[in-house]
Amino acid sequence: MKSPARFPADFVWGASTAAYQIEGATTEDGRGPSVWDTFCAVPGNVRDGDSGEHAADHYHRYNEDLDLIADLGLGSYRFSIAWPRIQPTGSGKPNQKGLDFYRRLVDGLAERGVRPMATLFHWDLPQELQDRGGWENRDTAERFAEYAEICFDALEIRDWLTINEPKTVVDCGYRFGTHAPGFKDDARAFVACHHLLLAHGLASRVLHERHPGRRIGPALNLHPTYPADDTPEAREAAHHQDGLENRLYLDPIFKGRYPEDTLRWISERGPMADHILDGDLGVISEPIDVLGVQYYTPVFVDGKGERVFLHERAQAEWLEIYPEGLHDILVRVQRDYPGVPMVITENGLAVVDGVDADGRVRDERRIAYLRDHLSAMHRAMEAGAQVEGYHVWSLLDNFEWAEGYSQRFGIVYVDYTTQKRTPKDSALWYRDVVKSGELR
Ligand code: PNW
Repeated sequence: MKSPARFPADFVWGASTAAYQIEGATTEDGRGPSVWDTFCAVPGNVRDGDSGEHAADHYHRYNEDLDLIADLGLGSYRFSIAWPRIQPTGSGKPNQKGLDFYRRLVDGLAERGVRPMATLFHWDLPQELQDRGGWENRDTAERFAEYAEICFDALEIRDWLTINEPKTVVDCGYRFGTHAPGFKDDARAFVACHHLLLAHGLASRVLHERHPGRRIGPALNLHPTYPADDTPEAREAAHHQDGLENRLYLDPIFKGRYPEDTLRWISERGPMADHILDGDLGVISEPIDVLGVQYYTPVFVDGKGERVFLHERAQAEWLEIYPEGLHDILVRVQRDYPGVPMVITENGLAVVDGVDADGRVRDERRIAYLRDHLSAMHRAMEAGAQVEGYHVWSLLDNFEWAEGYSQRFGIVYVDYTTQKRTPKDSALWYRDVVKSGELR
């Protein structure tokens, strides 16, 4: 019989959330509007006209949610701080009530022996900064560093993440128009990309200067990219796609330069290169202490550069289920960008869940997905990938951006009418993995 995969004793098990997706209370205690409030207000942008106005009401129920985290035995909880709660207009003096909320949260975690991991930006840009150009405006990166400094100084947190998935902001927010701010413009998208990376670097510098001993890094969604067939055209297309999915973010951060082939392609479409000023790449390549890796799906492309799906897809149709991709991307990052420990900051699956008459949520598909991905991660670790921990996306069902509440990624079910939480079978399964440190 195959022996169970055993994880190191100090391996960190956790779960992730993001402010706009769970908190609700979007007008309370001085929170200012964000680009997502604006985006949701436009009919047709979000399925069923949903918004994060109430979400999982975590802003009021955080104590109950902290108890859930403790009951699952988790060692780490990754959440995001809503910039418009801290600076309602994106600059100037902090809003005390906003800071107090996250202080209570961090205190509550400490009382339960759970380590916080805080994301500074999970897409809820203060609307006023958007009105001044948003990420296309270099000044937004400076404002971000100022906001980060407020958070660093106010909150007793060791581990920080700067920008959540800059690629998703660039692609969904600026190229495909499916996320806030809803543009479809390659020329503007890659200018925003440079300023997002600059913001990451500026904030990382601030942390290192003010709080030595703490750690910071980006949270990158990495998509292992493969040719769909064995032709030179498909291999070439996969390499190009890898530039847009992965190297465009990894290279500047780890190597202080943009990938040449990708920058050339971008420069045929717009003025990104004009916005790269002397010294910027030095800022962006400020050494990071930890790399947040988010993995959901691979990308297979054919000889025409079109994405093709070769495996089962999830309810989220962009999500092709391919656990081996997690192994491949971890081994590849370890090889090409060595020296920085990795933490899985997101990995998970949307399933059409429901509560059965006996009160259980039987999400076997999610359990199988998590088991297969943990197994792939374990094999990558055996092959030398330095992975410190794993956070499942997500602790709770939540507002799934343009899909509204129609897609449930939680290991805990949320009834949005009563706000009752029910741990799904996957949560109970995960609790056992966490407790035993073993995959059986
Ligand atoms: C991530 N794609 O978003 C986000 O960080 C979470 O907030 C989100 O809820 C989760 O994944 C599930 O979607 C992504 O199209 C959105 O490849 C889209 C893609 C990937 C990640």
